[in-house]
Amino acid sequence: MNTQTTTRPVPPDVASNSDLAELYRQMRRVRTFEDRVGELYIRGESAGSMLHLSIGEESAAVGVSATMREEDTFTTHHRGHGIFLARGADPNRMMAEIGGKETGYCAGKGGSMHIADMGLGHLGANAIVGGGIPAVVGAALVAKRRGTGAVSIAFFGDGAMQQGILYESMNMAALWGLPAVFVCVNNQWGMGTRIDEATKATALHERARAFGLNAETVDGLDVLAVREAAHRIVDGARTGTSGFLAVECYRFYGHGRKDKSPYRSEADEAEGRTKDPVEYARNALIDLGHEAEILDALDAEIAAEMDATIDYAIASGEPALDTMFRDVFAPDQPEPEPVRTRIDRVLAED
Ligand SMILES: Cc1ncc(C[n+]2csc(CCOP(=O)(O)OP(=O)(O)O)c2C)c(N)n1
Repeated sequence: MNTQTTTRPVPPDVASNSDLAELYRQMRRVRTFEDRVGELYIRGESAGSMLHLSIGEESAAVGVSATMREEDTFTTHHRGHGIFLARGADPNRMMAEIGGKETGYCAGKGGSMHIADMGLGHLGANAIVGGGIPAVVGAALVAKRRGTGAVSIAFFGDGAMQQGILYESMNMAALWGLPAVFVCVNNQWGMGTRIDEATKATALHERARAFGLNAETVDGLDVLAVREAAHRIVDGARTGTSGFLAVECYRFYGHGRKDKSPYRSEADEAEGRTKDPVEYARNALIDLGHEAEILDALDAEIAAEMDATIDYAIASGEPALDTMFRDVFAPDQPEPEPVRTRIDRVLAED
């Protein structure tokens, strides 16, 4: 776990901007960053082989993040790049982390699936399905007891809807009136299993209501609708009613970057990719009178910003061997004794 703190860069550009153009810009940044993550993988420069891209899910990341305040905290699942970026993360440091480099958020030791940064309120991504959920109950309890006004949000996929830890967490949060929010990014697929093959009860918010949470499902095609629903849920949690929001979307590509999703038909993918929140927002902007050339220029600027993240990651160094345990344990814990030293010490004692 990373225990460093960073000064939050410019989250207000997400947190307080109610303009569709800004939401579009944020979603385009997420989309383009994820494209470049895929490129890093193809170049053989990513650390580890499992990279989960959130292409198609941008409105969940950006729409919910737009309702969050600086003091709020969150956890993400294994498909969390977009959420962290929408919360104000530096894409260079993110890409370096995904590449396992010392300039990354966790000095290269977290990677894509365990990236974290306490300074930005990111309590950690988690590779275990549902694994990040209970941490927000703890964070929300702390916020309530200290009266900070902060909300803590767990982002997870529809696969976690079948995990018991979600129900224990929602029950406790609702019972204690904690400022906790549970956001299910329902991209319809859990690896090769479609949601309706995993559960009979696909109206996911109904389960949360049964535990006493404010709960809604929103169509992720429209980022403004997501932000509006998220406002209701997050604001409710801030005043003591825990919340749940399911954002309906579609996982555009395979489970991981290398998965060609042979379990889905071409028709399913073609239909799913029509639900594109980035294109939808762009078309809405054009309908509102924005010029396509200006949007193209913005997209090009973002492309250049994200191209540079690859260069940054590749140019950064690997973490040194003797820093192996640094940033992994809490700073007040002594670093574990290296195995070789321990063996030598024990042998010398005999
Ligand atoms: C407890 C647990 N079971 C199984 C896995 C293997 N696994 C990794 S991702 C995944 C699918 C998760 O689907 P979902 O929660 O819908 O998220 P998505 O990948 O669609 O974003 C599974 C089963 C795991 N990591 N943890």
